[in-house]
Amino acid sequence: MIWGCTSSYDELDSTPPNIIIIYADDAGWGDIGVYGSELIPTPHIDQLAADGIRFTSAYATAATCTPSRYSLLTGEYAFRNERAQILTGDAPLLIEPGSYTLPKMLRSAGYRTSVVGKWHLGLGEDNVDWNSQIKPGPLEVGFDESFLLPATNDRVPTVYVEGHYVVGLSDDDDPLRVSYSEQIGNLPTGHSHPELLHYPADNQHSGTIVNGISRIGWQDGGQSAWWDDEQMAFEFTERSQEFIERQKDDPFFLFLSMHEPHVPRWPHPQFVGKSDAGLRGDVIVELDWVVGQIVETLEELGIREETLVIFTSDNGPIFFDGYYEGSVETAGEHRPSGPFRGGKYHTLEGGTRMPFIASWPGAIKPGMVSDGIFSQVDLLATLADLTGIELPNEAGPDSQNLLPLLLGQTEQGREFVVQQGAELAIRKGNWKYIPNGEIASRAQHKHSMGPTALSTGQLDPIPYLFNLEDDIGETTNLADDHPGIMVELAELLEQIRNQPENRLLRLNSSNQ
Ligand code: NG6
Ligand code: CA
Repeated sequence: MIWGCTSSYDELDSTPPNIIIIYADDAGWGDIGVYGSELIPTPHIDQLAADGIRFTSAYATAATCTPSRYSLLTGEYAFRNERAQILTGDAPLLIEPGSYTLPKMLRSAGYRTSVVGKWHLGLGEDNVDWNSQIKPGPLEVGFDESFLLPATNDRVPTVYVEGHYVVGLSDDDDPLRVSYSEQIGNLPTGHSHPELLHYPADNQHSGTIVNGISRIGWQDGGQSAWWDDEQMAFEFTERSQEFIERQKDDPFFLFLSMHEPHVPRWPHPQFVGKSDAGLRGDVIVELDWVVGQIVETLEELGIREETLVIFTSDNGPIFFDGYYEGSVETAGEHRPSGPFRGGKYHTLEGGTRMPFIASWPGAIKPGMVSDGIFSQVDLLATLADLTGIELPNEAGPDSQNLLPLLLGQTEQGREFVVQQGAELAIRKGNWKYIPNGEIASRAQHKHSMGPTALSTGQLDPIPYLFNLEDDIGETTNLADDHPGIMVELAELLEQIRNQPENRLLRLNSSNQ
């Protein structure tokens, strides 16, 4: 039992490292070379794995973005907060200001903390005025600095927010206005001006056109601040490099939250055609380039050895998610979920089992592969141990300290992990229980996993029990063969649903 053990980090003879988490958006296991992708070259991410440890049972807590990010930053399963659902671009801040978060914890350990890139956790209070101070946001939940893509790259507002303000608004502009309920202003939309579109979109993505791409929602004014999709990866990279350079002599935490390969996919021309899996593959090459740039910066500054770099993703992959940009047609034999069934939106393994790599040359041996179960919700307690912080009792209710696992000192990980899609599923050891297959494989709207995974993503409205050891693709339902195991897992899931995992673990260990 990991609970309550002393810090394994004490045994390491060095100071806590700088910490960088590079978070991809909708990248699947099968999108990364070292996890088996053959059509998309990802040499820099692969190198990170060669220099560190790669996990085969690491999970995002949810199969969509907002809940996964919520869990990563708070150490709490997102299903405990009913607002932790995919947010609109004008939603208020989801994390309660002042609550205990990963950046807040690291700040108390002496780190300077920065978030660059996709946020999607809401900003401000109700009815945000984008032309004045936008508050509360990341600065109120533990970050010292922030440079954000506020929601998703397919949602308005299509501007960056730095600290409390939109970047680049000019006095000469009309005020920037955003709406998710009705069309505002007279700017062309996907519906009114389809001839202006780079590629067609579904109904939901046919709001205001920005850079030839219609978005979810409507926007008017503030035109000088609108981002350039093609430059986004460069923008985030430069902001990150500038932060790292400024902080090179003092501890820092950088949450670099990239937008690739989320829709709309629009790589910088430098990456077009650089994969054999169409535009979706090309933006993953772009993402890989960013990882390379960050590592190179650390090397140039002489701080690579003392920096822990984690690469993972917020939820499983998808081909069609609103734009007819050809990802389904050009994917070839590419299998973005690798050997797993399903993808984004699903509680099937493809939805939440993520590529997860940790590289810290000063302390983690190179080239390791670990099968221990880890969840992104564990980063809070794990990194607290790493940095010598004792968590307050109420902090990170579902976050387990798995530092020895992260550092490759043991393969002992979680006993069980909850996976959230349209409903909850649970994996314990190699058993995976899904209460209702139809809900587990449900997305809110038309989507496509592409030619290879589409036909296998749907399940019936019955309970499922899979043995992942022999059946990693979740194809054979063993519910009728092992009713006892099913009941046990169903009860465990109910227990976790009703109380924080840590409390449950404490109760169990005191009963033994
Ligand atoms: C969905 C969007 C989808 C994507 C997703 C969020 C529709 C029809 N689809 O609601 O395109 O934006 O939200 O993705 O609106 S996530 O990775 O940020 O969770
Ligand atoms: Ca996502």
